[in-house]
Amino acid sequence: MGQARNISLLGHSGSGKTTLATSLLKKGGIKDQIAFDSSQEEKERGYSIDLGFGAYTYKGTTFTLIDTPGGDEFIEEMVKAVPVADLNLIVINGEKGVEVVTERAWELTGAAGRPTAVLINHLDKGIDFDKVLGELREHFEGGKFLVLQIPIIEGGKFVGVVDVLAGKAIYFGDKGKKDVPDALSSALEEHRGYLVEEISSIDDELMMKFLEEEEISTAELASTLSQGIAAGSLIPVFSASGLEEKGIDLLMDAFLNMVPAPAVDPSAPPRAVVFNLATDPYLGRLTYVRVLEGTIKEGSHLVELKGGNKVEIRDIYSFEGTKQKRVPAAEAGEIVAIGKLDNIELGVTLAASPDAEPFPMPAFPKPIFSRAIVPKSQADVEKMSSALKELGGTKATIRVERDPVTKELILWGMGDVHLSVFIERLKNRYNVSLETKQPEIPYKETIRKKATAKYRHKKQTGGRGQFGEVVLRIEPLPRGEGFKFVDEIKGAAIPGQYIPGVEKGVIEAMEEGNLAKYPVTDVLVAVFDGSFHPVDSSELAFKLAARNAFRAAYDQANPCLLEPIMALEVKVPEDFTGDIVSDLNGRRGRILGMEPAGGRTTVIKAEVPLAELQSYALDLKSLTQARGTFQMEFLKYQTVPANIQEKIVARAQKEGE
Ligand SMILES: Nc1nc2c(ncn2[C@@H]2O[C@H](COP(=O)(O)OP(=O)(O)O)[C@@H](O)[C@H]2O)c(=O)[nH]1
Ligand SMILES: [Mg+2]
Repeated sequence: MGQARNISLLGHSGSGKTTLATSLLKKGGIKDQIAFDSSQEEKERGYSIDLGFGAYTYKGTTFTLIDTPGGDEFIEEMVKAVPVADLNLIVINGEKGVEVVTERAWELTGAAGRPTAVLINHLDKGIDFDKVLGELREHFEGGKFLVLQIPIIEGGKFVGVVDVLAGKAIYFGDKGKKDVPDALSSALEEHRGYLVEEISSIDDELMMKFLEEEEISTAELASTLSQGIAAGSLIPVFSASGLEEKGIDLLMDAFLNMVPAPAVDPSAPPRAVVFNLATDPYLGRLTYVRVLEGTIKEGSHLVELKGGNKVEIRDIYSFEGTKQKRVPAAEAGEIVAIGKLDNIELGVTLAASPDAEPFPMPAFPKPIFSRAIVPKSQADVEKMSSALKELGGTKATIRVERDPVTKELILWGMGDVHLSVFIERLKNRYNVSLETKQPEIPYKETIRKKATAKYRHKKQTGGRGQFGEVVLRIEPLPRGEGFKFVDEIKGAAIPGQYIPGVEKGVIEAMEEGNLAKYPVTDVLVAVFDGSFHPVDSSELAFKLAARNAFRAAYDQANPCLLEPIMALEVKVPEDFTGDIVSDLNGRRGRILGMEPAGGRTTVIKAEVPLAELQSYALDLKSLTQARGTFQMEFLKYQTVPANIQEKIVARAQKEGE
C-alpha cells in the first residue's frame, strides 16, 4: 500500500470544487467510478450537501479528496474536513473573488495554521488574476500567498501558466517548457522575488544565502516551501480551470511534491479519529475515520475513548474513485469508512487502549435556527423518532429536543435551507413527512410580591367525606431559583402524613399559572396553618386544598410573565456594525459591548429576547449579504415588558375560551 495524502476542497458554492474533484479523479486514471453529489437531495438541488470522498493514485501515492459543500449553512462539513486533511485547498471562483464561504474556509484553515493552499479557478473566463490576488491579500491580512502559477491568457483564452519556481512557461497540451512571454516577465520577477524572500525567511541557511545574494536552487526552494506549507505559514496559489481541465496535471504534481507527508508510524498501536458519519442506502451507517497511528484491521477491537465502549471493527472501506472498496486494513494517514459501527459519536477517537490520547477535534458550531416539527399523519408519528435519531445523529449541527415548557418537538439547525434539506432527507430515506412552524416561546410566569391564602376543601357525599384545609404563603424567589417548599406547620394543624399531598397540590398548580397557563417559577411556598378531620382527611383532600390555596394566593401576588433571554454574539465586517446595533435595539436587545475580532471584523455582544430572534439566522444574512455570523445561547429568564405581556395574556385567554 502506497503513501496516503488527504486533500480537502473548500470554498464558496459554485467555485468549482466538485467539478475540480471530478477532473482530478479523471486525470488520476479513474474512469467510471466517479459520482460526487449522488444523494437524492444533492441531485435535486444541484449542489453538494455532505462530504464527498474520491481517491486516485498518482506515482505510487494515493490521494483521497474530501469535497465539501459550499453553502454557509453546511459549515459543519468544512469543520470536519479541515483537521483530517494534509492540505486544505481553498477554491475561488475567479470571476467572483473572495466570497462569504471563502472567508469561513480561511477562518478554519489559515487562521488555525492548518496546511492551506488557494486555487484560483474559472480562469477559462479570462478573469483578472491580479485583482483576485489583491482581494485575497486584502481580506486575509497576514496570509503569505505565494503565487506558483501565473495564468497565461491569450486572446481571452486560458492557454497556459508561468511556473514561478522554474521561471518557465508551460502551455496546456504541450509537454515542453517555454520561455516566459514578455508581457509576463515583470509579473514573474515580482512574484518570484516575493516567493524567494518568504521561503528563505523560514530557513536560516536559505536566509543567509538570500542576504548574501547567493543563488538558491529550485529544489531548495521547493523543499523549504513544502515545510512552510506543512506548518501552515506559507500558502501556495495555483491557477486552473476545473471545467476545461486545465492546470490539473500541474496541480497533481504539486500535491505529490508539496503536500506534507503525515507523520506515519504504521507499527504503533492503532488510533483513529471519527470525523464524519453517514447513512448509505446499501451499507447502512458508515463511520469515517482518519487513521492517526498504527493499522486498523478487520476483526480487531478498539476502545472508543469518550464512553470507554469496546467496538469491533468489521467492514473497512477505502475508495476507488468515489466508490467504496472493501479492504482488510487501513494504515496511518489513510481515510476510510467503517461499516456497521453503531452508536459512535462524531468527533470521538478510537484506540487500542483506553489510556490513549484523544484527537482534538475542533468544536462544531452550535445550531442557531429552530422550527417546531409536526408529523403529518399517525404513520409519521410512529416512524418519526427513530428516523430523527438515526439521521440527526449523523450531523453535529442538527439537534432535536422536546421543549419542556411548550412540549413542542424542536428541530435545530443552521438555517432554513439546512432544515429543509434535513426534512427532505427524512422523507426520501425514511418516508417520514413533517411540517414545520415557528416554535412557541417557552414563557414562564412568576410573582412579584408576597401573598397568603386559605382554602378549605370539604365534600360530603353519602359515606365518607373529604376534608382538608390549607393556609399558605407565597413569596417571590430570586430569578433562576425555581421552587422551594417549606413546611412551617407548628403543632398538629396538618398532620405530617398529609404534607406531601400539600406539596403535590402546589406543584400541580404551578404547572399552569393563572395568567396565561405557563409554568410558574421562582416561588417559595410555605404552608403554615390548616385543619383536618380525623376521619374524612386524606392526602387527596389536602392536595386539592393546596392547589386551590396556591391559585388564590397567586392572583394576589402581582403575577407577571417571564421570557427567555439569549446571550448573542454577532460577528460582522466593521462596516455593518452600526446597522447591526440599531437592528438589535429594535429587537429589544441590550448591547453589552463591541470588540474588534481581527481582519476588520467586529464582535457585538448583546442580550436579546428569544422572541425577537426566531428568524435571526435569516435576517442577519439579508442585513449583511450573508457575511455576518452569530452564536446564541440561553442566558436567563426576564420579565416581559407590560405592553407585550398584555398581548400574550389576551391571546392565551382567547385560546382558552
Ligand atoms: N467556466 C467555468 N465553470 C466552472 C468551472 N468549474 C466549475 N464550473 C461550473 O460552476 C458550476 C458549479 O460547479 P461545482 O463544481 O458544482 O461547484 P462547487 O459548488 O464548488 O462544488 C457548475 O455549473 C460548473 O460547471 C470552471 O473552472 N470554469
Ligand atoms: Mg460541490
